[in-house]
Amino acid sequence: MFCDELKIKVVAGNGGSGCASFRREKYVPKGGPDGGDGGRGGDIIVKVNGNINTLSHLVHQKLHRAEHGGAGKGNKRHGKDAEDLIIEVPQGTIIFMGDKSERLADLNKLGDEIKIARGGKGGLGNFHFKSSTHQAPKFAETGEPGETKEILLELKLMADVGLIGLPSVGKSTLISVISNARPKIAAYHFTTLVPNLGVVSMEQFGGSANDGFVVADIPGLIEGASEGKGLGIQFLKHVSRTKLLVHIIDGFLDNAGENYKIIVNELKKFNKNLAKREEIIVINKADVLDEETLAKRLKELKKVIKTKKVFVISAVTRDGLKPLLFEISKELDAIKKKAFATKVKTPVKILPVLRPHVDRIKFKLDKVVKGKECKYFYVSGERIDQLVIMTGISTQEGLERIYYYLEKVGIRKAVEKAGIEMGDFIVINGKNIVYRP
Ligand SMILES: Nc1nc2c(ncn2[C@@H]2O[C@H](COP(=O)(O)OP(=O)(O)OP(=O)(O)O)[C@@H](O)[C@H]2O)c(=O)[nH]1
Ligand SMILES: [Mg+2]
Repeated sequence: MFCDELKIKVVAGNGGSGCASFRREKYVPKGGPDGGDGGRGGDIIVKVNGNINTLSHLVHQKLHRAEHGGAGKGNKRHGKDAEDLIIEVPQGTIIFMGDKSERLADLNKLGDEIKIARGGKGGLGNFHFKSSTHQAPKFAETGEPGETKEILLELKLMADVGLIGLPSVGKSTLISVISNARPKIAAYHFTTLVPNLGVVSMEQFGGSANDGFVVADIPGLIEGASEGKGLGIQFLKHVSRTKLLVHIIDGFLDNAGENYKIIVNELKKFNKNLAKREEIIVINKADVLDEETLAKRLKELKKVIKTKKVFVISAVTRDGLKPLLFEISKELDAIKKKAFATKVKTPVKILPVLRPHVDRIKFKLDKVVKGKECKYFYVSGERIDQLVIMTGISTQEGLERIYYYLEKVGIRKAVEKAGIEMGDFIVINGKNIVYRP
């Protein structure tokens, strides 16, 4: 199954809870607080794997969760940090927020990776809260929740193989019989006006289920294309990113050697490197050729290419496709291996995580809701939200810590300015906190 667009939900791990405990030792009657911190929750990382071509392996799993951090323990023991969860994607995957409002990353190269959701910090153990005035805090933080996101993965198809040749040689016919692409095919020149991409699955041709590649069929080239004749060479940029060229020659036309050279000259004029790219040569339309003509075409070609192997096929009757496709697959493997060998030396680049929704402001008063007997002041902010979750308001000590923060960042003043009175509540992250002047 071919899949190039997919929405998934990622949930990073929660931090482990801090521990609230006290030292118990012989001859130490009042051991101080010794609760350790919780471990870090696992991050979610999306990473390029060069052996994957599509997003199909993710189709059946819509939710990806990293593990939670371990809880802290007595004797200041730190909870275990959780492992990160790695989601592997093909090269050329673009990551968007689920609603496509933001583009988060472009994973173009082998080894590219991005931390897409951050695991929660572990909660602090109670020994951190000891102070001169507070010798025995019974309170510890809970772990911070991991980030949750819905993301859209989109695979920008990067073709491995480019089909090139004069008009009407049968490029579109070939892509239509070897891949899932269904372009227009007709007996006139320039039937193809924009490039077509198709995915070839080698399984269909007796190869392994994991083997496959992407082919691009582009509009035909003619002599003078580099000066803008015909459809010009604007489409050559699409094949310039491919790893391998398949050059198709119409066996029905005279002068195969001359026809071959026309294309090579245009490639050279467009880009010297493109002309040097690995190439496989194919004579098409074998079904309408007698042996004598075929031998003549091969001879014409051999004059100009000498060393290269030539494949003879008929895209219409599908004769000769299997050996051609296996050769393409083999060549691609060799090219990929070579590229990988030279690439491993470069250090893996970790892309910065783009956080579109980071709230730089400390807090904001979102709304005031009038209830029957009191008013509710909704306040939000990255740190205060986190603090309410991690501290909890069920213990007096936890609550004190929150009041301290409300004072420190000016939330108390802000709600007072907005008219809060005794008996009203401040609502943070779904929790009601009694207003205290
Ligand atoms: N007899 C025969 N005809 C073929 C074969 N392959 C393609 N054709 C015919 O050649 C004509 C052109 O085929 P296309 O596949 O549209 O050629 P193209 O190279 O994509 O042409 P442009 O898009 O115009 O550059 C059509 O009429 C096809 O039916 C073949 O193997 N044998
Ligand atoms: Mg075509």
